[in-house]
Amino acid sequence: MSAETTSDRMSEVSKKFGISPEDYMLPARHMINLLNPDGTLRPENEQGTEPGHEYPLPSPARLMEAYASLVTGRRVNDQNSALVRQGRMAVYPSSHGQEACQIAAALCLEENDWLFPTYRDTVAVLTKGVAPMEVMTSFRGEWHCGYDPKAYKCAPMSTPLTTQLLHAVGVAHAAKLRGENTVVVAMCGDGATSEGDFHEALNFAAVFNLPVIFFVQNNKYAISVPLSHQSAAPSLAHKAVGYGMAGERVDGNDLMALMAIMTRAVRMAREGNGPLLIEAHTYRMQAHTNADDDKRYREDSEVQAWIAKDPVTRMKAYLEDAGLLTDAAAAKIAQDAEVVAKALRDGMNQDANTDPRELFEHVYSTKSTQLAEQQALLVDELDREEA
Ligand SMILES: Cc1ncc(C[n+]2csc(CCOP(=O)(O)OP(=O)(O)O)c2C)c(N)n1
Repeated sequence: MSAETTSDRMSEVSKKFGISPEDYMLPARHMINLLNPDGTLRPENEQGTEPGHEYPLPSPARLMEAYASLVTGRRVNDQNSALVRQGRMAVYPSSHGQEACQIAAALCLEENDWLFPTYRDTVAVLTKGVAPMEVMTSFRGEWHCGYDPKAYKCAPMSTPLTTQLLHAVGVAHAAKLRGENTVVVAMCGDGATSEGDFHEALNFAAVFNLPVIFFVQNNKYAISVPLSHQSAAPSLAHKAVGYGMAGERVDGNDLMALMAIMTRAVRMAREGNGPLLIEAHTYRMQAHTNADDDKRYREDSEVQAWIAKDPVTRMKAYLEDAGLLTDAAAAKIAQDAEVVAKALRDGMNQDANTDPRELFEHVYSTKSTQLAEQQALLVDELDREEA
């Protein structure tokens, strides 16, 4: 694609919004935020309504669906953390506090759209439709990926930082070449934006005008490293303009704003306007994983300040006030979340049933000598244990 074509495209998109290409690509001056922390709706003139940054409110039915997923997501995070304490799982990177981001990222996609998650995106994967125990399979080391990525249009949760962004771009490129109407969401954290793969993925996606949404959950830390050590840019969303794509900044604890911004982003990507970068401002309310002591690098007062911005209580207050969330509806949502938590408990309380010998299959089509030697060593050890 020539430089002219790229800039022609940007001019065309910006014309749709009645603004200059630069203003279209730059994030709104203020982070997009529709609900206050107490659940009240912000006045329209405070919602980021600069030209090109107007967002329709999601319908009540859509908000109720999203809220039900939010309650389930929180329940799953807390259930999994409990399972770690019970020794049923070695490690769980909880997204407690970040659930609104994950629900919006997955819920705004259509069935044939692809999601590329990280290790922290359990709730997004669940929201994409993967069964609870299938999501958790890899966390207990039972199998590489417990679900069929092609069936769910959901890639395995990536532990190597940022590799999934390149895979996402590859799938979007292939879909475009095939003339398919697919949108791809690639998720990563703030720390992941420092990886070279981040640059390569965004650059390729912009040059080839691919339907990819890069969704960054800026939860302020990469384990113990704060955001100020990752980037000197005014915001992570500002990085978009350098690649020639639009950037958005959104309150990542405001489910309503996230749904609004994601619905529009998916529509824009599907209509052929190219990739977008969305930076969601959120907070990891718990430690990186159970192996991390977060008291060593952050003050408790900081954590408490974010607990006051909890996405679950905020959305609950709004829905109750709007007369949408009745006691009966809340009880049903809690009951449904309990069913998911029970499925996880029951599944995890059964011992994993994997033959360790399988570890060596599916690595190479023809095993290397070294791999064959390692396999023989393990088989020998297992045989002696059994004897
Ligand atoms: C390529 C690579 N380098 C280093 C690591 C080790 N590592 C695991 S998590 C992590 C921090 C990631 O932080 P961030 O991207 O902000 O995501 P978060 O955990 O906050 O969701 C690092 C450095 C890794 N998994 N992969």
